[in-house]
Amino acid sequence: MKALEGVRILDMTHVQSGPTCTQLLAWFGADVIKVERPGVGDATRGQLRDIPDVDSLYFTMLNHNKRSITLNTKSDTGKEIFTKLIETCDVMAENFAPGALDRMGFTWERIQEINPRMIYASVKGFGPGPYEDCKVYENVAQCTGGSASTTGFDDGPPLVTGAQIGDSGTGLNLALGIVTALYHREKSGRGQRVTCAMQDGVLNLCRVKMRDQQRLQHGPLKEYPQYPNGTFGDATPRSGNASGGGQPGWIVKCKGWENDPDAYIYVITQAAAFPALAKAMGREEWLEDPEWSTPEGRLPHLDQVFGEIEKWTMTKTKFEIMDILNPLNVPCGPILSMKELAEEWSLRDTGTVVEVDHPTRGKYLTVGNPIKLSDSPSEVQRSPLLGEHTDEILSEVLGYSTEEIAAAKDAGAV
Ligand code: CAO
Repeated sequence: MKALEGVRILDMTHVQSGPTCTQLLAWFGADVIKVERPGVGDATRGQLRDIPDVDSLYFTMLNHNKRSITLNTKSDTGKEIFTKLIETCDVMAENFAPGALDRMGFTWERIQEINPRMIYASVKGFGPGPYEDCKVYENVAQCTGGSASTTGFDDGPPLVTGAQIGDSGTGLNLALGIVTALYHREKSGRGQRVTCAMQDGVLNLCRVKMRDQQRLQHGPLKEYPQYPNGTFGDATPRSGNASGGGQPGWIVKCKGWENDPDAYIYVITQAAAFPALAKAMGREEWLEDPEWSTPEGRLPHLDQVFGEIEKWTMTKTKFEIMDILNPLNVPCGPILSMKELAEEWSLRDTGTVVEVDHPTRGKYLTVGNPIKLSDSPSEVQRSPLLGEHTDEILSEVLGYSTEEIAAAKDAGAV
């Protein structure tokens, strides 16, 4: 049995943050009913299309294992159907612009009246405060949540990261909020409101940078590349590729870097493993020199330390370095390109990278469930076509007759 079998989700999500959440719940076995505007659907169906008239990879990779019903929730008949869906579902998830569902007439108060057991979960850009009415996309959240101001090099502008920490990151938070509320409902019998702000989600992931903001009041951040020769202002600065923890690390070039943009490896000079690293590099003399042998001795000239390490890594490929350093317990990680990840057999074996067949697209790769449950394995099924399950949901879930379905269609509600 799938872990969330029997849980029915009314999925009003679109774009990335909300769909990330409901996809995860669908992978765990929830029946996710994705509600989309008739004839239009989730905007991402048509965004960044690589094949004309075929649902984009943006959409297909975020909406696996769901069913799609088209429903105009602003029409009278549509509202009637939507009300019945609220009655029968356990959870409603949405990430529309602030107030969109209220404007449709479905406030939290109204939803509780319809179904007191309903868990109503939302992603918004900001929590209550000066920006609560703003529409927000990924990079806005990265900039307002502290990620951009702390990412990049000291002498360069703030940078956004490729990891979708605002969208997918907040979607993960919402999923946890939903299962927590479901667990609580087991005891209380009542649903509750779950809200996740993207700014909060990004800031939560930047916790160590808020830590450093407070450490800064007590002196320079010694593990940052600004130490000891640069200057610190009054806010956590960008730290390039420095490690966020107590063990210094940096990205260094490997053999082939001149032509391959990903021929690099991250090497961490963890104190306990440093002697093994020095020996592997043929630099035993470092172990006799206090400026090289101890973390305190190395700290003031880390740039020189990593400069020497790089001279060695440049003589080998990133995978050769990995093979040499891993058995020595030197933490390191080759910079893997998306091409390399797509081709990595071990990720295919674990279902983290999955090939899916789609009726109009054909075969494509997707990222499967990153959370593995021993008794509830995830099987990735293709995303639904727009309105593919409209009739099925109206008849199976709401008990509509063929005539009632035809009437809803005539009314333009589905
Ligand atoms: N039937 C009828 N109307 C529907 C409908 C349906 N099935 N589904 C959606 N609509 C309507 C909404 O009610 C809304 O109408 P109103 O403006 O009249 O209230 C309208 O469609 C568009 O919704 P929207 O304002 O959310 O969409 P947008 O493209 O303008 O904004 C976004 C997109 C993402 C910026 C905004 O939804 C948002 O800020 N969401 C919260 C934060 C978030 O999740 N951002 C992450 C997005 S992923 O990068």
